[in-house]
Amino acid sequence: MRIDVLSIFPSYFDGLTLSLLGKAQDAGILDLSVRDLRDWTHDRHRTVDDTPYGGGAGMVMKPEPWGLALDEVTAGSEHPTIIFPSPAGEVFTQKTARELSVRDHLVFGCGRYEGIDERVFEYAASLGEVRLISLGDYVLNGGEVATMAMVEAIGRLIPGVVGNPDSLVEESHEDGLLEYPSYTKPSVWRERAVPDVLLSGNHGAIAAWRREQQLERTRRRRPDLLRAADADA
Ligand code: 97T
Repeated sequence: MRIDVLSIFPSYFDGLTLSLLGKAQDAGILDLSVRDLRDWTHDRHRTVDDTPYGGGAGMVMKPEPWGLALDEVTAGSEHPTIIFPSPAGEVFTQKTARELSVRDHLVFGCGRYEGIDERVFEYAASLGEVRLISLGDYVLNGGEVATMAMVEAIGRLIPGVVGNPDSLVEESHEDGLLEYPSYTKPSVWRERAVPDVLLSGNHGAIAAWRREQQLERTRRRRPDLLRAADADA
């Protein structure tokens, strides 16, 4: 998979690039490229924003650098998926991550300030499939942190990427339930014992107990997930 990230703060992504992708990059599984949007400006100040038409607070990202950057990173790409993190987008879930993990080419456009000139989204739709995606109902200063979360969630689903678990199906959210509680040695710690069933060696009883814990936790902490599962059934 190829992933291009367009940002005016490319160094935000240094940690992600190191942690998630070293091995996968070397093996040619994942080709992650983080690019500075200002490289597509042509003025002395490398300007990426301007005042909004119609007035109002804050600045809007100018369309020209975005147009040139999108042209360059999508050139020769068959059907890129162009993602703009936005509080006004569809909410990102594990299902979204799974869907995006099988695409050939993802482009993340990280907006800052009060937003991006609306024509950029229209133009991007002529180059590929455009998705506006939100991490959740809260406000960030820009798309960088949202992009990092999404690239990590998507990347770890690709075999050979660091963090790819042995069993995806046992993970939180993969079956629509929260995870069961985990314990390790010592069997008693500060007068707190590990549940007896986990020391019993009875694999059937352990599986049943874990399932019960998953259901109980989900009911108590995230009843919305159970309602969503009902709606799917
Ligand atoms: O608040 C934002 C500002 C810019 C880009 C994305 C966001 C955001 O994404 N998910 C939640 C908020």
